[in-house]
Order: sequence, then structure tokens, then C-alpha cells
Amino acid sequence: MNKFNFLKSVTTIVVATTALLAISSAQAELKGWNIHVPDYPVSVGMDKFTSLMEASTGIKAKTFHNGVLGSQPDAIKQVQLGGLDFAVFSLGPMGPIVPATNVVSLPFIFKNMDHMHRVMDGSFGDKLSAAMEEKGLVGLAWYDSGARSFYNSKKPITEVADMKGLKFRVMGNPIFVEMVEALGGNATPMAFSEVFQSLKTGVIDGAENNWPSYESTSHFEVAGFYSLSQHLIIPECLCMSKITWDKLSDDEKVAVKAAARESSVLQREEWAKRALKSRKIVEAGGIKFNEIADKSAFQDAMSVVYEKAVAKSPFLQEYIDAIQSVD
Ligand code: GTR
Repeated sequence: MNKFNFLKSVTTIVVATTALLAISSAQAELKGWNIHVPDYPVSVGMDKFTSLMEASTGIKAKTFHNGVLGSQPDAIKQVQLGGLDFAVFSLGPMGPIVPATNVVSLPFIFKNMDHMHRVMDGSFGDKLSAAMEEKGLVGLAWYDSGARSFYNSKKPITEVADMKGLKFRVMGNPIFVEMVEALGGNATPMAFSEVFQSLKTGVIDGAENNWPSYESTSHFEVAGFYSLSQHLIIPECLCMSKITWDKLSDDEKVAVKAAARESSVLQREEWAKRALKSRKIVEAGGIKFNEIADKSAFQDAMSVVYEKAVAKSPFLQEYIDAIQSVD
């Protein structure tokens, strides 16, 4: 090959490779799943994540808010399969897929939000991330989701006996069915998107959630008794499909994790603000709110839920002890 032909071939290879790269990056807009409305703290956090990621790596990504890409259990499967690239998931419905995460779905496992942060931001959080990664979900950062309380359309819950006969929607995890049944209520697992209509038509009497979700879904308009049981504090995970993650270079992985961590700082600030704002909105909307002076009977009733969880996955006992040993 003469010098001219050699240069021509090199140029052809360079042009072809550049074109290929351009095609793959043009096609490679990552797709993110989110269940919440666009101004929700999770959504604000995810938008921050994608803009930081694009700024530091050039990787383009878009989050589809409002649950338009389907329910959470389906989306978890899609992220595992690589059909979706990233998402923010509550660890609540994650348990059937990653049993280790069931520990944070145990009622009253965390003393308060600060305790949850100390546990999840420490080595225990890394342990849960590792369990998720084995199932194809790479944990990038933990987001806040406050404390969940019961609400219903019939009456205030002031003691365990008030739960009797009421039908509550729960997230898709047997732990939550057992939780409501242990309190004397009836439980129906149901997708988040179906709860409003089901409350409105009386298919269910109540549900349980944090202030921002109670407000953003308008559930407060159809189930006006909110009783501060704060029985669940469940962290959420910004996670990426392992299939997508494995395509990143080492430098990109570092940058993507940094973007996720930075987004979680904003998400947590937004969370604290939105929790106060949502509470004001629903109170102004006329809901009847009550504190539960003594939660000990609710907590005591949960021992059967803990026993069943440990019977199913004996390793959970060590996880429970680990969380309870964090101050
Ligand atoms: C919200 C949570 C969602 C989803 C929802 C539900 O608080 O952020 O991920 O779990 O509750 O009740 O289904």
C-alpha cells in the first residue's frame, strides 16, 4: 500500500469510527422511570441528576415523570432487563425481588429520619446496594421519602382498635399486608396510580403515605382523616440498570455516582421543604389530622410481622440487629 492509500484508509477508518460513535451517542439517550409529578422532590432530584451527568460525561438522559412508563413492580423488572436505564424506587416494593431490602419495610424499624440517614449513609446502605446489584440494580444514591401514616375516608385512627374493618391499599409486598392485618384492618395491594379512584369509589377506605404523596395525588380530597402513625420510614434508591452501568467507562462511573450523590443532597433539601408545604396544603384543604399519643400498641402488634419476615429470610435477624445497634 502506498503512502496515499494508507492515509486514505486511516482517514476512512477514523471517519467511520467517528460516525459510529456519533450514532451510538445519538441513540444513547438514557431513559429514566419516575412515578411522581414533575415538581415532586424525587423528580427535582432526578432532573438534577441527569443535568449533572450530562455536564460531566456528555451522556444524555431523560426522566419520564408521572409514572407514564408503568407501575413500580414492572419498572423494577425493566431496569433489571435494561429496557429502562435508571429510576428512583421506593425500597417498599423492592422486597419481593431483593429480599435484603425487606428490612427497611419493617414497620418502626427506624427511630426517625435522622436514624434512617445514619443507617443508610453508612456501611449498612452499602450492604443493601450490594444485594441490589446482584439483582441487576446498581444503587447510586439514597433519596428521602419521609414517614408514612394511615389515612382514610371514615374516621380518625387514634388506637389500634380503630383499624378494625377498614380496608387499606398497601404497596406490593406481603409485609405490608401482614402489617395491616396485624393491626386488625384489611389490606389490598394496588398500584399507586389506582389509589385515587379506588378511594373515591369506596373500593378501599384508606391507604398510607407521607405528606407529599398524600397531597400530590389528591388522595386528601377523598380520604380526609390523616392519623400520624409514622409506621414506615422507607428510603428510596436512585438506581441504574447494571446492563447500562457495565457499558460505562471507569471515569464515567465515578462521574455518574458523583452526579447521583449531589442530586440526593438537593432531593433531601427539597423533601424537607415539600413535606411542610404539603402538610399546609392538605390542612388548608380541610383534612382532619390527629396525632397518635401512644404508638406503643401499634409497635407491639408488629412483632408478628418481624417474626414472619425472619422465618422467611433468616438472615434478616442480623440486619434488624445491625439497624437497631446504630444510635
Ligand atoms: C410514594 C413513593 C413511591 C411509591 C408510592 C406508593 O411515597 O415515593 O415510590 O412507593 O409512595 O405508595 O406506591
